[in-house]
Amino acid sequence: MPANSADRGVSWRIIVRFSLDEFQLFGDDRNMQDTLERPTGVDLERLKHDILELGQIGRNPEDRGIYRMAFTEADMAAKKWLQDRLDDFDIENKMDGAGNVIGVVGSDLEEPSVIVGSHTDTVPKAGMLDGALGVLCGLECLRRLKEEGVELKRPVEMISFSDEEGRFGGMLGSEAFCGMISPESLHATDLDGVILRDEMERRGMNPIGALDARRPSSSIEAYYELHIEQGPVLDTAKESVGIVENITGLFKWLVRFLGEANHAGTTPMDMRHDAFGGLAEFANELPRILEENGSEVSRATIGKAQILPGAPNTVPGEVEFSLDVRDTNPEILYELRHALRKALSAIARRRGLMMEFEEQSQIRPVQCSDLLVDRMEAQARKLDLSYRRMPSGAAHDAQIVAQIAPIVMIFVPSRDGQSHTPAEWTDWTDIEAGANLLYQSVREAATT
Ligand code: HGY
Ligand code: MN
Ligand code: MN
Repeated sequence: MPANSADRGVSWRIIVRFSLDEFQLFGDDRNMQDTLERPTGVDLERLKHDILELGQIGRNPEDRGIYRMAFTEADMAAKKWLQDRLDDFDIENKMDGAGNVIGVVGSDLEEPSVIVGSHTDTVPKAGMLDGALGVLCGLECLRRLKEEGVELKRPVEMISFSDEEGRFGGMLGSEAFCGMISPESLHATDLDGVILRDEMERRGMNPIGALDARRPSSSIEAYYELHIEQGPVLDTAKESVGIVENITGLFKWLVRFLGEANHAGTTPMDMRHDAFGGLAEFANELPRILEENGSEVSRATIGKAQILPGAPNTVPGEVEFSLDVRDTNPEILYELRHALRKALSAIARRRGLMMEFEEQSQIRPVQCSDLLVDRMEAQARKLDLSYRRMPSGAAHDAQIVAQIAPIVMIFVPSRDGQSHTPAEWTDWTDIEAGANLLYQSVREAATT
């Protein structure tokens, strides 16, 4: 059985001391006392403490951002912190070969599991809730099932998947879990050229172990994921939860324009092969390309760019940039792929540049299970929650797990629609509503 926290080296029990104003920044319209009196399915105070404590791991006090990118020391520290919390409640747990942390109650039961998942890795300078909230609400479900002595018919698992944010291209943890990785996957690099297998070894892991993380589809009854919406819909509508019906698909390219570095003073404008000029023209063309080939939920983002050689008085000879493209319709994604490639080639031809791109990852759009969505809606009604059915514009582990099991997601509102920023936040009352909906839904699935 898994090592206990003492065997896992440093324990991450951080005593969280928040200045009152910082806590009130995260507070909402009710004081702590109210939440202690209201009968809830989950223990909101315990959940609050976990959120704020986990939020300290990898946090930079200067910019208040969280830096728990996949397989960094901070990411591994968060995994160990999570296993310590499971140990605190004497919940059986392990870390699999892909670094997924798995806790389980009722493991002696032969039936397929109900799984609650999400992730604790983050983008750089992240907020406190993306992924972490879903993992901690899953942890709270396991604790409540134990505390209430619920008579389970099947095991209930909480899984925190590795690298959901795609530092190394895809969603390694959930892809490994679904048997979608190969030995080549371990040679993926991040945007700084760091190789996945090297980073895993630096963290004391055996990369090839990721190939053993595969779970048979027959072992899973249903998958639930609670996540912040990361958009403005619920916050604007003042609704507590969203029940997700479908999740956008995406593809990610790494694109290079290769031109000719030259002197910034002596090279006439009409004799340049300026690689950055190509990127600037392409970025300018994106709205038209989406207008002509996409839909109203199509998105295209250039999130990172490098200009080389990078001297102010040298015409850029090379640019390398990321391109993240999304839509909920696979046919539209196909059209966009074709149109973007055509635009890149035309710009390269016009400007005398070379163009090359490599596909870093592609994830299919998925539908959530109608049955699970209907049941979730019935629970939301029972809890008298304000809710709506809605699509997800963000990608999630759930859409990987959808390849092998029925899935459903719960969204909670993101204040001002913000995410992937330290300003990311959700009011405690909405966190409580979402966590209770998750708990009641999981409890129903695990006892029927
Ligand atoms: O990119 C996404 O949509 C997610 O935050 N990984
Ligand atoms: Mn996420
Ligand atoms: Mn994210």
